[in-house]
This record gives sequence, structure tokens and C-alpha cells, in this order.
Amino acid sequence: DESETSQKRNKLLSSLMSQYLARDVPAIQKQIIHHFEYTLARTRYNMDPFGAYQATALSVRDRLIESWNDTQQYFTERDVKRVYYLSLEFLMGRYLTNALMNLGIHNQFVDALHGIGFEIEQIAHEERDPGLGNGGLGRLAACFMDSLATLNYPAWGYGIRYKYGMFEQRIKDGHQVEIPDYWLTHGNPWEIERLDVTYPVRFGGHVEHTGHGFKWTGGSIVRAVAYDSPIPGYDTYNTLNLRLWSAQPAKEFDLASFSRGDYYGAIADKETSEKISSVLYPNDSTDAGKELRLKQQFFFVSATLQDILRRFKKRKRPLTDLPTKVAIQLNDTHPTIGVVELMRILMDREGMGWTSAWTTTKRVFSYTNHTVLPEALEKWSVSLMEKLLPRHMQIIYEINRRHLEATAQKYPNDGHKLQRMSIIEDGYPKMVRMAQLAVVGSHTVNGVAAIHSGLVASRLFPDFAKDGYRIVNMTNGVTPRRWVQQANPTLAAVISRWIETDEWVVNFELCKGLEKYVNNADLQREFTESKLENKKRLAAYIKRQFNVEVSTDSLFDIQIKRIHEYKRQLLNILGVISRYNSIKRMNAEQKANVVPKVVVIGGKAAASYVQAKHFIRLINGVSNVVNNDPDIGDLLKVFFLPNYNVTLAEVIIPANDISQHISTAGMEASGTSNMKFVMNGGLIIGTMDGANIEIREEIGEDNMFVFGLHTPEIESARKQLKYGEYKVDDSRLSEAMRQIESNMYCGSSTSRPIMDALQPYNDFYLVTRDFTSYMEAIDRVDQAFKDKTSWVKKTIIAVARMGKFSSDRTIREYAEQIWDIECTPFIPGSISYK
Ligand code: T68
Repeated sequence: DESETSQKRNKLLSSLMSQYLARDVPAIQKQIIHHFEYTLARTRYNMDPFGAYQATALSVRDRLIESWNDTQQYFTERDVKRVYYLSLEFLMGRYLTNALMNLGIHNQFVDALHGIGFEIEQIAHEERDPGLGNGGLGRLAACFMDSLATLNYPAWGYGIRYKYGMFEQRIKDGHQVEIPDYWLTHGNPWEIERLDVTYPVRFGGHVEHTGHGFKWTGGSIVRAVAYDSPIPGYDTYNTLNLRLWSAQPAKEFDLASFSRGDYYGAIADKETSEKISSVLYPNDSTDAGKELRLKQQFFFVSATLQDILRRFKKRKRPLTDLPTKVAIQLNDTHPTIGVVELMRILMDREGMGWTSAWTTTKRVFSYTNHTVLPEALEKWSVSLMEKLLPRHMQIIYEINRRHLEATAQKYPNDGHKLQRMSIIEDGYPKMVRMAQLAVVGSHTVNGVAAIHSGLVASRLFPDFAKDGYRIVNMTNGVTPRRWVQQANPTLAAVISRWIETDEWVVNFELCKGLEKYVNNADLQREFTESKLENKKRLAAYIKRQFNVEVSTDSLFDIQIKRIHEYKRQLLNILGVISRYNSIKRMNAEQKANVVPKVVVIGGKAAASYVQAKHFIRLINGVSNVVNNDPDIGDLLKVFFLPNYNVTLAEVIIPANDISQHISTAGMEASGTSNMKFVMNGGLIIGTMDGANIEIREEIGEDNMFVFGLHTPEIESARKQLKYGEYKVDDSRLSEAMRQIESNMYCGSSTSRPIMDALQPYNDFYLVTRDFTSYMEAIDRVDQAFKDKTSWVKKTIIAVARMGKFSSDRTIREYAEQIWDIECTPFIPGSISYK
């Protein structure tokens, strides 16, 4: 009988593969050579670094597959509830070092490679950095996958396998130039193509009334194909899956067009389906409303829900049990159409009634908001929705009708309230507000830092908050594996030595053990030496890029993040210009008192974000003037590092003495690099915004350089500035502005729009208003840096107190307060393969 045969076969198979791959050096070397010869089909006498990387990666992947299979089988047999993290972006960074360290086989691979003539650093550098995300939001998803795996939570990540990731940024004559990032040129050894895991996704068509319900038919079909990347946890056998969908033409051809004789036309039509997964949108409000972006969203959400439901249905439970086995987290509103798609499937395909489908859906979804900026909130025109997703548009209207009816009953005669809470925005054209839809369709909404979550409740969704919708805070975190252990091995060694354990890698709170040695001269020296090592590494990079030698005695002052007006790179550069002017006026004696500084700025501007591109041009202009001025020498150097990405961040962040997080208060939801910088032994100059506030609370106000207006003051300050009730009066600022106006740093096509933005009636971001306060904070930084002992003590205390900002803490909070999932560590030998 069938089950007997399959049991026999399983027994045979497990005896054939009873052992996991060996981890000793000679075995590893054999595995590498084997892949080089048989998988890559190359001859072992011709091993170049890239081939060595590929073969190494493949041999690591084999191990990941072992633990991945076991983990997934274990989760299935234990029948655990899983969380699905839906994100249009996963900014993973390179895999090799991360995988080796998490699997605990880094040292063996170092030796194995060394034995065949390669150094691991060289090999690791052969890997392309997959830039499948824009910035903080995408990198957060990557840190979360690492923590989910490390903490043994049953979780999957779902997203899109873009052919073109974030563009490569080059600088030409001071301007940003965007180069397509075809990152798959030489293949991707970390992914497993699953040609058998595919689902059809429909677009367009029409809705039919079938007598007992509705049916969405017609239109065109695109096929979603799964690509899996195993995600290893640190010091655990558990390995999770990141499943990214690629769009392919569906098998089903429209035979009618063939019979009409339009063979080439019909094939060309099919080819356009691949466009859906071809390019990551470099986020910007100007990209909003693009049809292809909505297609991407529905494409990956539809495939994902089909996949999740297929897995759930194997257990033959009633679909109303879905929330007991499935939690779905929406990373921003991008996957929110999933709420509607699940309703459609439950009703139209599974025959569930509205009430039961809605209760089930709401218990499954939760939504993370990452911004309160009104221009960044997603909206889709009703007409576009009706064209692409006609059935979904019907369901959205019905969700809204019921939602408004219930609200009107509670608050009769409050038309304005209904308007604010409506999912449909009345106007020309009518729009679907995805944030409102996400709130209504979820059981929990969260912001990403305390202040931000407060603003989500008080400013973004005040009516919902008052009405009892659950809005909570989940302060962001970052993984100490990638961001300290891997990016900063010297600091990692110092921490482990002094607290006498390397458990901090999975329990970052343990770093507080450093604090009792803060006055110990040996610890101080080791901290300083480690910092110097990291500064040398960045200095070498700068030397290669710009052919300029910088002194590692200088204060390394860094601002790296997407270029955006609210992040105020302009404030930074105005400060730099003033510093330059002040040094220019100094005599030798005064100069001897200046803290030498290396200013590093990096980040990409969205291709269509004109003002952000002007900032880049200005920064490069200032860099050019300052770095070539013989009066300045080592006292000030300014660099715009091109093509900021995860790999570059791993070099830059450990080298920071100070980093800048200087957004207009209330505008940066959280920030996550602020956490990375402090964990790597640097201090922050920043506004009372995002997670800066909580970092200060943890590490102490003496260890952070805070300036600027606070959130409650912003609105009235804008008005005062605009109507001339407050006049900024700072001669350093006027001098800098005069120079910009005179085109000293760049031509008028750049200087004019920048000058415009700095006029009091235009200065929405309050750059001029916060300038004086900013310069005072910079003075405090200089003074503090002069006292080397006091400085290093501050950095030790800061590192010691950063425990809260591990993404392990964040993920535990999500797991306990939102997802209701359990840690499920794989126990070897415990699976039956039934
Ligand atoms: C960032 N948001 C927040 N958005 O700006 C940052 N947007 O404060 C926060 O720390 C981080 O999210 C994590 O919570 C983004 O990075 C995007 O990248 C984005 C992408 C597409 C569309 C809109």
C-alpha cells in the first residue's frame, strides 16, 4: 500500500544521507573543489578568486539546505504558528561571511581557503551586494530575518526577486549619475530556484456574478516563480526561508491571437509579464501612482497568499482557524492589498460569508507604519484599481461601506470624522488610501520608535486611536551579528575579552558588563586601538577612492543615509562651510587649537528628486574647495562617498567618532543607523527625533550631543519664520549663504534652488532656524573630543548601554505582543518525515 512504500523509501533515503556534511578543513576543501569542477564545470588547475568564491558559496549553501530542510520539516511536524513578513524590500547585504559566522564554521573556512591559496576577505569581496531595498525599511527587514532565525521563531520572509536592485550611484562632475544594477550577471549562489513552486496571478479582466457569488475572470495571467534563500540563525540549527518571487510568462496562451495569425504579437505580449519583477522602485513621492508599482504589490502578495494557504490547507483545518496558524506582518502599506486578496479568496473561492471572512482576515494581519510624512503615504486612484483589480475594488468599497456605517453609528452627525476615516478619498480623481485600508484590515498597528508611534496615534490616525484601534510601539533594532561581530571584529574581540564571554552576540544586554571597567586604562586603550584600526580601514578606502591621505587622528564625522530634505544634509554642509570659513581666518596659534576633522557624507538621491540631487552637487563642490585649499591642510577634509550601500556601511560605521542624525524633529520615524554607529563606539550629534530620543535615554544625556527644536515646537516655529516673527541672525550662516549665492561651490543651477529653500518663507525643514543650535552642539563635540580619556569613556559607556537596540529585543516584542508565536528550536533526530 502507498504509505508503506513511501515509508520504505524514506528509510532507504535517510540511510543514504544519514550524515551531515563534514566540517573539518580537508573535507571542506574537497567540497569546494568538487563544486568548482562539477557544479561550475571548471578545471581545478585554473581557480581564480571569483570561481573560488562561487565554489565556496555553493559548499556553504549545501549546509544551509541541510538545516533548512530539517527546520521546515520540524515546524511542519510540530504544526506551529508561523509569521510571514511581507516586504517589498529586503536589503540583505552580502551572505558569505554572515552565513559562515552564524553557522559557526568561519574559522574552518578561513583555513580551508588559506590552504588552497586564498584569503577569506578577498573571497568575500567577490560577492555582489544585492541591493534589493532603498534604505532603513529594507535593512530592517533583513535584521528581522536574522533575529527571527537566531531566536528560533517559525517565520518566512516574502518579497520580490528584482532583476535590477537599487541603482549604482556614480559621481560625474559633482553630479549623481544612476547606473542600472544588474546584480545577477554572474548568478546568485545563495538562491534556490523552485521551478515547481509557481502560482498564477491575474490582472485586469472583469467580475462575473455566478448566482451564489462573484468570480473574477479574464484579463491576463502572470506566473510567479519562487526563489528561496536560506537564512541561518546564529548558533542554532534553525534556518529560515526568504522566498522572493520572479515574474514569468504564464503557460496559458491566448489561442485566439494565434488563430488570428498574430504569432509574434502574442509572444511579445507574454514577454511584458517579466517586467513586473524587473526593477526596484527607488522610493520617492514622484514614483507614486505608477501602475507597474501597484502590479508589483499585487503580484507578490497574491503569490504569497496562495503559498501560505496551500501550506495551511495541507492540515485540513477549517479556514476560520487561519489566525491560529498564520500571522502576516505588512512592512509598510506596500503589501496592504493582501487584506483585500485574502477576503476575495475566502469569499469567492472558499465560500465563506463576509462576516466570518472579515473576522478571520483582521486576526491575521498587522501593519507597521514607517513614516508620518503625508506626501509619502500611498494612494492609488480608484480608476487604476478598477482597471487592474476590479474585484478588489468592489471589496474595498464594501469594506469601506461597513466601516463607515459602524463609525457613523457611534458618531452620528460627524461628517468630517467620516471623511478622515474613509478608505476612499473623495476628490478628482478618487483615491484609495492604503494606510486607512491597512489600519482597518489589521488587528494591530505599530510605529517604529516611541515618539513616532505617539505621532502615528496622535497625528496620523487620531480618530482610529480614539476609537479603540490598537496602535502600539515597537522600537526598531539592528542585529549585533552583522553590525558588530562581523563589521567590527576588533571591537567584538575587546568586548568578549572584557566581559569574558561572547554570549553578547545573542544577548546584547550583556555588554553592560563593560561599564564597571570604564576607568580601566587597559580597556580604554583597547577601545582606542580598535577604533584606530577601523579608522585606518576607512582611510585606506578614501585613499583608494580619492587619492587623498587623511589623518586618523582627526575626528571622523559621518552622515550616511538617503539624501532627503528632512534628513537635512544641507544643515551638515552649511556647518562644514562655516567651519572652513572660520579656519580660513585663523592664525597659526589659533589653528593649533582646532580639532582636525574628516567629514564623510554618503547616500543616494532618488533619480527624480531634484532638490536632493542639488544637495549632492553642493557637497561635492564644498569638498572640492576645502580639500584643495592649502590653508586648510589636515584641519578639514570633506568627502562624498559614492554608492553608499550595506557593504560600504560595514566599512564606514565602525570608523565613526561621531555620526549625524539631524532630521527636523518629528520627521524621522526612527532611524536605525544611529543604533549601529553607537554600538560601534561612536557618539551622536542629533535632534530629539526618532530613536535618538531612546538612545539618549539609555546611554545618558552626557554622552549625546543634542540640539534643535523639539517636535511640539516645530509647527509654530515654521509659522514664525514664514511670517517674519522670528529672524535667524547668525553671521556664520549669512556668510555661508552669501558664498553659495556667489557660486563659490557650484553653479547657479544648483545654488539658486538651494538659496530659495533657505529663505525664511520656504524653510519648511527649519535648516536656518536650527543652525545656531547645531553649531553650538558641534562646539561641544570639539571640546569633548579634545579630552581623549573622557571621550573614550563616553564611548565605552555608550556601547555598554545599547542592549535595548538589538533587533532580538524588537523581534521578541513583535512575537509576544503582535504575532503570538513560540520559539521552536530544532532538536536533531526529532523528525519522523511522516
Ligand atoms: C525608514 N523608511 C524610515 N522607507 O525613514 C526610518 N518608503 O526612520 C526608519 O528607521 C526605517 O524606515 C525603518 O523603520 C524607509 O526606509 C523606504 O525605504 C520606502 C521605500 C519605498 C516606499 C516608501
